[in-house]
Amino acid sequence: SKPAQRIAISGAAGQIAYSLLFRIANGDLLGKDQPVILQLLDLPQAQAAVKGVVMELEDCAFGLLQDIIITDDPKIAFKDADFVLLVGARPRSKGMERKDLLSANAEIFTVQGRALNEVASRKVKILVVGNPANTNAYIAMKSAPDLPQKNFTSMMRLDHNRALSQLAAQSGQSITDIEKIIVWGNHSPTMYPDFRFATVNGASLTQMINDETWNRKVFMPTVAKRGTAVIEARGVSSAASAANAAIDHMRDWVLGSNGRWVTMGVPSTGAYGIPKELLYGFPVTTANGEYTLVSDLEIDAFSRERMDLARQELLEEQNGVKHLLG
Ligand code: NAX
Repeated sequence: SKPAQRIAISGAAGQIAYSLLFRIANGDLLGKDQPVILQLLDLPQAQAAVKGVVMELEDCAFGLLQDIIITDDPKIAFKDADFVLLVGARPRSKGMERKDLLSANAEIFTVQGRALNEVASRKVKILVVGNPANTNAYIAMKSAPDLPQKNFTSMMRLDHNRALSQLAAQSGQSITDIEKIIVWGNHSPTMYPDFRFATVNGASLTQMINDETWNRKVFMPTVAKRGTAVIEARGVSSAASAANAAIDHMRDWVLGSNGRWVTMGVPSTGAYGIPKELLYGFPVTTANGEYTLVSDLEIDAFSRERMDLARQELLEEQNGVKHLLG
């Protein structure tokens, strides 16, 4: 059989990992014929909880799960890793200012970026899920100068999937027939879900829905506030859907999107007026393990305004942590 691939996951004791690990071990990410080794990272105080999760992984008797490593040291977790899912992050605690949250996470992602730089496979594919995901990914990328910048991505796929589901419900079309939707920008309330180019079996979805008021007053806020709605209903934040989106993101990156557009947070190369290196949600297609930006889309005045809002917010986040980068 194929040699095992090493998949490192931080935040292994957390609630997203509690879905993610089982699906990866089941072959949902790399396929049913690809053995995997899980390299699990979490804080020292979470090691006992990680061991409990590992007991459950063992009890599933997954045929593809070749080995499991448990550690609180990023350099052990990321050693020779082919794939890295950075899920663990410092959550906002009561009374914590936004800038304190940014700094706390900047420290974590500086350390983890340096460890990746030192020990990960040179071909490693990295997805940052932990919030603020785009800026955390930027910090990790800047802390890993020996790795190609294109190896660093952030998760916008949950927002993309949320948008897709809302559009299918509103139009009465099936999810699998809808193509070419985008969520531009930041994984935050400034995100811009955009279906101007969307098609259903080649026909225009905008024309089918034909309701700009619904777009601006219902669709856009519903997608942007979906995370909050889930917290209000469930008492805790999205976990299974976040794990699912992480798998979709990675699987499409590795196995290809077959021409479909997907949204990934990727370092800007300057397209669409977004400053270079900013991790920003863009439409991409994927093939042969690489993503390609969907370029030259028309940006109207409303879209420009929305895209600049996210750009501004991300620049501010970046400026808030710049002093921490060497
Ligand atoms: P949990 O609080 O359940 O788990 C987080 C885990 O990370 C904990 O076990 C904690 O000990 C660990 N951790 C903290 N700092 C660490 C470090 N320096 N190294 C290794 N492990 C560390 O959170 P969960 O619900 O799993 O969410 C994880 C992250 O995903 C959060 O930052 C959350 O905001 C973010 N999300 C991002 C989404 C996205 O679309 N980009 C959506 C879902 C989710 O809200």
